[in-house]
Amino acid sequence: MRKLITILVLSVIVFSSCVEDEVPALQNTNVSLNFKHNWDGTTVTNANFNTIQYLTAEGDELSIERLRYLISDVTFHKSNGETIVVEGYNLVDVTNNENVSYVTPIQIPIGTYTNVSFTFGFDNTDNISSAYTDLNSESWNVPMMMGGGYHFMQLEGKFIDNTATETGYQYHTIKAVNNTDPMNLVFQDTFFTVNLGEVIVHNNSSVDVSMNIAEWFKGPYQWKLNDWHSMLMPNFAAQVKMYDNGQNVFSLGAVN
Ligand SMILES: [Cu+2]
Repeated sequence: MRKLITILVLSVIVFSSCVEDEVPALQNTNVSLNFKHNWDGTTVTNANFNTIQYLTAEGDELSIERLRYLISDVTFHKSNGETIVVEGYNLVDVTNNENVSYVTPIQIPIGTYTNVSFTFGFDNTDNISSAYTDLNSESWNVPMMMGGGYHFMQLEGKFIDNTATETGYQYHTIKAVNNTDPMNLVFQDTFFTVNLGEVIVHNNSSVDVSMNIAEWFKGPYQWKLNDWHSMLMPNFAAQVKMYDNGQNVFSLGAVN
């Protein structure tokens, strides 16, 4: 009897180890998102900064002196409707070439995803004033008189204005706020979801995400820097137009 039990136990062990060999466990991997930048197809890095050399749809000539923006909650969508939400954020800093590559802080199962998305900026759950010490030390905050929370993007440089003078512009995006009555701030959401489309995740996949900076000035509102170049944070109408123009700035690049 004891011998029979031993044989049974052994065979169970052998059987289960066979099963393990034939059906490997679901494999997880890191995925890195690599943020790349261009002006209507011409690569832009910080090496191209500080020279007036780009032409907007409106015909304004401009330089870029600073570009940084925040993305959050990268989400992997499966064909069955399930999603894997990667809580967290990444401040892409093109000026200093920092955080241009973002490795997901959790591992993702290898496989095909019908869509990979992320939030441009912070949604209202995450946009909590002074909540993130690393962002505070980057001076990424929005003053309380403009609603608090954080910036979504800072794009700055110089342009040639209609008096042929080099003039600074600060294209800062935040949650739209009307602060005409400081005691009764009126808000409109301006964070948005970027859908990259289908991505096949391999082991240590790298996914390129492209931003065409020219799109911020292109449409549906053809941006006029002479009208709107500074003090744009408390400019409710400008913020809504930035939101509209931002819908087409990102696209999926190479996936490896
Ligand atoms: Cu600002």
